[in-house]
Amino acid sequence: MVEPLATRNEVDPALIEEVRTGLLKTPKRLSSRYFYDAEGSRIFQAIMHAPEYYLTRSEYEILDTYKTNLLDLFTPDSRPFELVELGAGDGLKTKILLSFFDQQRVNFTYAPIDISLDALEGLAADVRQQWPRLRLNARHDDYFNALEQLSAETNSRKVVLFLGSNVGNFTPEEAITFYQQLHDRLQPGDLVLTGFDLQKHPAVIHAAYNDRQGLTRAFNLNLLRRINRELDANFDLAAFDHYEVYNPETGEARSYLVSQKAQMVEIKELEMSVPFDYGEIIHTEISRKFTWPQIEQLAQTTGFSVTGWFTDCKSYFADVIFCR
Ligand code: AVJ
Repeated sequence: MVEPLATRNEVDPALIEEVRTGLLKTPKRLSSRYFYDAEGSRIFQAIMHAPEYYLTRSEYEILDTYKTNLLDLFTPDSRPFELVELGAGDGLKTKILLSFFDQQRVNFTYAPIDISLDALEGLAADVRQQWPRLRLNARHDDYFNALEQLSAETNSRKVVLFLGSNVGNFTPEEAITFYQQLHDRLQPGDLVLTGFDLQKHPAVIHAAYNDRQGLTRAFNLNLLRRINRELDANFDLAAFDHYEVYNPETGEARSYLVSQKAQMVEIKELEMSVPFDYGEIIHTEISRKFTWPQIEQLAQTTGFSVTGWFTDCKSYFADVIFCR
């Protein structure tokens, strides 16, 4: 059993706040943090298999190719460690490591943390079934609450996984704050393994967020469906479009929802009427792509040292180890 953070039918108060304030901003904005309801998690799993979405395959290749090197770095001695995964989702890539570590009889606990209860319960059930002897400690929570608790409960060494370019959803300032907070909660010698999507031909990146099956589009629009359901709103999904731009100067892919006509949207739960102009946008996501100097800079600024880096054969993606 995974202990849920709130009752399944309760609306996340943070979503209420996000919608209330975000739709009053100019330009309007809603955070990609709220993409991951049950349906959103399912669509994201389909995106990971889309031919254009290279990120998952690149990282899969890295973890599979370098699992032995990773294990060596994770186990400088024979003490047990806690493999904490932030934003574990369905754990598709992590399972490569779990399988290998289990086979090597590595002494560790797997502690996945996610804000999507559905994804986490699926993962927990899978892990129990496939590796019954593995110690599992799944948490439905915000990254930092969970990490805070874990640090208070166990004094074992921590290896934190932050895979899949989740770090790309942060602004540069948010990324610095995030790694500073990690630094505060970890002990010297603890490790953080981050999956960074690297800058590359802009067309490759653009295609990854404009797949031909329309999965990314459905993923983005699902946010409006979620707001309709949870906040009793009447967004007409056919009257909004998905639009994405990649700016190779900043390394930012940005996703937008575009109003295809002048319209009024009612959000009953918030007693709010939101007007949209023709062509008006809601900014929903930043997926930032990195350069090597930016990654090194991030480690340095936040007090970590880079002790390992691995890339796929195309150099599209990098899994980088920061040591506290
Ligand atoms: C899960 C945040 C890494 O930004 O690439 C996929 C989410 N958005 N397609 C990303 C996403 C559109 C994904 N992350």
